[in-house]
Amino acid sequence: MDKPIYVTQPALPPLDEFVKYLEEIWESKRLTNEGKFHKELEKELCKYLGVKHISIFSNGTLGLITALQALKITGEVITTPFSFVATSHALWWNNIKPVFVDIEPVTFNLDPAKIEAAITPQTTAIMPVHVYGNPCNIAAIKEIADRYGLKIIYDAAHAFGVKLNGDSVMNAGDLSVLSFHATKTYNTIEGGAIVCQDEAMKKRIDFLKNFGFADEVTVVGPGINAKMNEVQAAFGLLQLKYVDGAIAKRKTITEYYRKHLAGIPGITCSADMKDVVHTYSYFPILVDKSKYGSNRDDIYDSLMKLNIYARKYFYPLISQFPTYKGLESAQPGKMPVAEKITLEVLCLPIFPDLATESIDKIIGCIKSLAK
Ligand code: T4K
Repeated sequence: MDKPIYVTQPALPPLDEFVKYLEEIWESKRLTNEGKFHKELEKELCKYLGVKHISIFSNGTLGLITALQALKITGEVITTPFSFVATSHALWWNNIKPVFVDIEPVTFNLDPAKIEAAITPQTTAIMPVHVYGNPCNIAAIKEIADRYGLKIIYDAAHAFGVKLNGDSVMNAGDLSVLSFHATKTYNTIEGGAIVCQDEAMKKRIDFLKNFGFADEVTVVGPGINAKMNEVQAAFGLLQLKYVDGAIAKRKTITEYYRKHLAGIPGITCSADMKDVVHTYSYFPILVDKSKYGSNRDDIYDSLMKLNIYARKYFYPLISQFPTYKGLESAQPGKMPVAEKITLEVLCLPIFPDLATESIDKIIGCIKSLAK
């Protein structure tokens, strides 16, 4: 049998180049606690992403948890059910009640038209996700948040490098949280970051991710340990040199899929959005059984028989997991768009080293199931 093809495979820099960074770390014996590489990576990421302030984290989930602490969010937060569980888990870990609101049918992002009806006196913030890197309707969400005095924390885990009208999407909202997990467009093995808008907030976040320490003897708040270590920060610096090449390959793969899947009845690929620079972190398709003949799970199962592992991101909806399904906003029928999309969506393999012959195999399998 052929080697397995997974939904993703991390892009790795040349090993010999990484050894030079490791030698420097071995020499200095500085392994963590905001050392040289940590500082350098924050500086380089600001430049690369086009943002003013960034604080890097050991992973995206701790970034989300800390972002909520930094803004002192309490009560209820409006969020999307169509995301990775970490989005809502971050709320739960802060003792905040997620209030789920339906998504848009094309971008799969939180639908601004449905947010207002979910606002209560307990609502303090909105936490949308730029799903698959497609920017949310930032302007509409801001308008609602401003009118009701709500904070906005974007879960930008999929949106590394994404731009809208020439500006980083990370500049939207009060805070944006990134993930640099191995499965992401840009990875530091595990990792993440919070983008914020001013120096004071950056300081607050830096304190919070280091137990609340402001100096050796001053603890300004109940912080956590969420720092990125020096080995990963050095790895991140090296990764940054190669990320544009990786994104270019993802774009080529996306275009190839789109070209060859076009015209199959019942199969919908997402298109580039107007005025958006995409970085192609995922390749989702929608499968409409009434037109295609088979359903999403048929494709998933058939690919698996070929040793190809597509993923049902995001099925089930977060609101369907036991932790959340008792909430009023999670009740069946309340989010018709999300409930439909979660049954139709399939993320096909996409990563820089994915061979054309593997993509052809995937496309061939999808074509073979069409009626
Ligand atoms: N918000 C959103 C919207 C997110 O999508 C995520 C994470 C977060 C927040 C939280 O950020 P972090 O705390 O993770 O930084 C994966 C990732 O673990 C997770 O980071 C990601 N979202 C989620 C969408 O996908 P799984 O459970 O699907 O991972 P796993 O281990 O099944 O990996 C998928 C495939 O990738 C494997 O079949 C093989 C391949 N793979 C994976 C790893 C880890 C490799 O080839 N090498 C590897 O090292 O969650």
